[in-house]
Amino acid sequence: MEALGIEYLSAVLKSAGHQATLVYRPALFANYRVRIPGLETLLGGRLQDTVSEILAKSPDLLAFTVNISNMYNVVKLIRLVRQKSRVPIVVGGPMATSSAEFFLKHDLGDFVVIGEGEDAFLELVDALDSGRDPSRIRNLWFKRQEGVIRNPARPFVTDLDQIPFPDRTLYQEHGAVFGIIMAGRGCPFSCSYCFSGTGFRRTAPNPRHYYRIRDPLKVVQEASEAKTRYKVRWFHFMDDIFPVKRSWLETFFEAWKRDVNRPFDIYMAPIRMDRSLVRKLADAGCRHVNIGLQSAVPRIYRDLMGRRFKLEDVVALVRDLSANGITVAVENIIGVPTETRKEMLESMEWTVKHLPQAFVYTYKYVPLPGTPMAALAARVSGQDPETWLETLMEQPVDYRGTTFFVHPESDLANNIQDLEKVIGYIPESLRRRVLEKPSRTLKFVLKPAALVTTLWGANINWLPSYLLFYESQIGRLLGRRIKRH
Ligand code: B12
Ligand code: SF4
Repeated sequence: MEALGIEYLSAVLKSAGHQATLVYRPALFANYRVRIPGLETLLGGRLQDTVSEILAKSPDLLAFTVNISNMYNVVKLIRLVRQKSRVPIVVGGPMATSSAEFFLKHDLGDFVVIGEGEDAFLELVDALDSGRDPSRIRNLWFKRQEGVIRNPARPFVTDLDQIPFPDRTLYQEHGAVFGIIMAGRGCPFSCSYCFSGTGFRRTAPNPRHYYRIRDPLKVVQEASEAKTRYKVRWFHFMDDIFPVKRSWLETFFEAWKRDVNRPFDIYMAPIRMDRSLVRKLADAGCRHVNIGLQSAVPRIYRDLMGRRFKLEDVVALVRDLSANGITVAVENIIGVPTETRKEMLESMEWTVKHLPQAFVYTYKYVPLPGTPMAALAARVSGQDPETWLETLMEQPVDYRGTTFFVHPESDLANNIQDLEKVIGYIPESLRRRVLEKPSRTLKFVLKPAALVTTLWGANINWLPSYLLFYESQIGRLLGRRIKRH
């Protein structure tokens, strides 16, 4: 699916006169939301074909964005490319940022860009294009005979409005413009499990400027152009936390209704929002809100995760959003280091009891390198994070399962995850027993019920994008196959 990081980097290159193209291998039926084993290779083709497609374009530079869930495929691609070509390779994104030494040690790229990439990437491309020495580019790390060169980092761009709008044409030709957009960058909080709030924030000498908000009118202008040019019908704001400043919101709402007038969804922090603002949010077109609760147990959310919110504020927020016709998804993390059975159950029970209007999503905890909680996970499990990275090269990670860091209570975590959508319908007195020991028959009935609720509920807002996407991808692949034979 559309990735804003890639679109911003491409926009910056193109505005400086360079060319950029995207080789796109959609993880059809093997992605973050829809996973049907086996169909991925059948429909997506072999990685070898992707490599041939890349090399057929005779690139001067190959760029990969790496996060924990695509690392497995990126590593494979880089190795396959290396067997056939010496084209320079640059990697960036969260995993490259947190584990730059690892990438260089394992020859997974010639250059690593740490943190925010626009300026460093453009300087690298300019240097390679004109034959200049790239060795002093800030944020750039690479290997020389004398060892790894780790250039110092530049400050975060403080005025995001200087950066050109993301280049959606890259995805347009693949039918994959999903209407993903951001009103700012960064986050004001620093939760211990989160790479954005901790790792990314530390990549620049001005961490206080990590959280930035764009001019609301520029955001609206970008959306309005995307609506006309790419026929976007629904926008997904992917900000870690959507802006909550009243003056910002009021300007945004008014301009959005006037110039865009399309539904949208956002992520919000679990903090109270004035009721009049909630009404205006709904009136402007917000149809869905995701809230990260993560846990309802104070020892977990406050002491371990470092999150400062009040449970009663979450209850009020979810109630007000729902009362205004906005669907709400509440996301929890399960299986963090030192979390007990009792705490896992308590968190789930509190969530379904006090937030009955919300769709619950439970994600298993995956340690993100470079975060304080990953260091704790390594300590309590006695594992070496270097071995996690090695595992990640061999096995993909997704949101339902962990590749490494197996929590001792993972069976209970699995049950909770399987029954998250339906447990609220079971009488309160039976919930704990069902979560601890669901009978096979019950699971057999409840799991499909949970799937239907998921599709019908909170994710309904993604359906138009997904339907169009799958239709265009399958059409494209069939077209290709028919042409080939
Ligand atoms: C939007 C988003 C999603 C969307 C993805 C939509 C999409 N395709 O983009 C959804 C909701 C689907 C999603 C899902 C997941 N996400 Co997410 N997501 C984000 C979020 C909030 C914003 C990403 C973004 O667009 N940022 C804006 C752009 C401009 O920044 P950027 O991508 O970082 O790119 C900049 C730099 O990193 C750098 N850069 C990036 N790539 C490259 C490449 C090169 C060559 C260069 C030079 C530079 C460079 O330059 C860019 C411009 O400055 C981030 C948090 C965050 N604040 O970054 C988490 C984040 C990326 N997600 C994360 C995770 C863990 C996940 C999941 C695994 C969660 C889960 N448990 O399921 C899944 C995996 C999905 C998948 N298969 O990739 C983690 C990744 C941590 C890690 N170590 O990899 C993050 C950082 C959040 C966190 N918890 O810390 N996510
Ligand atoms: S509020 Fe969300 S994005 Fe911000 S630090 Fe916490 S988990 Fe990360």
